[in-house]
Amino acid sequence: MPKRNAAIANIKASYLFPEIAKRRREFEEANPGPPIISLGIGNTTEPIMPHINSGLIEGARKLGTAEGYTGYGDEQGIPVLRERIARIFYPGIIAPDEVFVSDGAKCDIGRLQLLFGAGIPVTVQDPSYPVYVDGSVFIGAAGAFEGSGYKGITYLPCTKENGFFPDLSMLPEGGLIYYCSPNNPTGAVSNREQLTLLIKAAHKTKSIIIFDAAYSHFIRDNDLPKSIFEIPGAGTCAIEINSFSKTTGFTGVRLGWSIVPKALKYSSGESVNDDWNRICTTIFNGASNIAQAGGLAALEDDGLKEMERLCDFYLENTRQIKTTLEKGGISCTGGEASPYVWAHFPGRESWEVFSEILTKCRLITTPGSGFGPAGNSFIRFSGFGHKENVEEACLRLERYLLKI
Ligand code: PL4
Repeated sequence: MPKRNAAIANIKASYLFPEIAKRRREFEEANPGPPIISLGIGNTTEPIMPHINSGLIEGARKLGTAEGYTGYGDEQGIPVLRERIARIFYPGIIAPDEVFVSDGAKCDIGRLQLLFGAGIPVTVQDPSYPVYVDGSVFIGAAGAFEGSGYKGITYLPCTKENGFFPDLSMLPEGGLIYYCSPNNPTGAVSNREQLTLLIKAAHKTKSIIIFDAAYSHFIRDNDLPKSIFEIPGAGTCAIEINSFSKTTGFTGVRLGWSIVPKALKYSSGESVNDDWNRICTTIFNGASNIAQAGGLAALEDDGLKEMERLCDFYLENTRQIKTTLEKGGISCTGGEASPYVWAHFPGRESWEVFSEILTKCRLITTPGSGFGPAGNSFIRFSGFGHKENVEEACLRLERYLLKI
């Protein structure tokens, strides 16, 4: 029999979100009672809005006609969608051939690792979306697993004390820096000055930033950057990923994109964009043509308004959760430009608080330690949920926190 990939042997036994789902199932089986409400996984709950949905329907309808049928398309995405993404989100700074349409940001995070291969130093914000670390370990990027951490991965603590902006003096040379703003899980958004420092540090250490902007559409303050490419110098040191998931409700439809600038080069001087094109055309067969038709509708005027309304809805939920927690004496951050509230339970273990909230309130949350060592004693509350469920969840939280 073939040997197991040693990199896989290094991975933690289970991925954060399936572990939460397992604990929920076990609790539900052992404790029948009122419905459990999830403020855990960042999964959209509201129906796709009419204009965007009409794009999906029309895309599917066309496939049943001789004139409208299409099979395999360009692996990089429908040209008009690439053009629209470039024009709407990166006007004058990114060209359509630097946009690669995909089946979602998470899938891109996994595939992008192929550009750099095993052994590359990886740096992450601590806490951060666990796919950056686990994906790096899969490819052998980060060395061996040891106890609660991975050797070879540099964790940069992002805490209230440092304004959720890490000390960049620890960056290794020639590595990848995963950076997420608005941040999952802390909800912190980096400003222009902070991203300028990040870009300077990347240039100094000859690193490439993989900037995850999956929540950028939740930013309402025009002074805050929605893309790293708004900052001078990013074109030669950064890749950006983004997603339609949270803004259009496409978590199940699957559509996202990556931006790989033509000016981005490896240490050898070769083009990263050329290699990304080679990878995408070889092991990816393009995003679904129906999903792309929905994406095109989302980027029309009516679709853009719908995206804004949907984000506002989730932001309002998030504000309600944050207000409830704060009224109960819990110190929180996030929630203004992201659908997550990051709540502090000093001196407690995250999984212990997770279990307590599940037992006392029948609410699912996400334990902060699942996002990295600095996340311990935090709980992430997600604002994705039906209004009535979020209201009920807030009532339960209020009773629990005020010990009524
Ligand atoms: C649960 C920072 C959620 N099973 O939908 P995609 O692939 O375009 O985007 C995934 C993604 C990318 N980048 C960031 C994210 O937070 C997410 C989605 N994260 C969460 O609760 O943290 C859903 C997670 C899903 C998963 O494992 O990704």
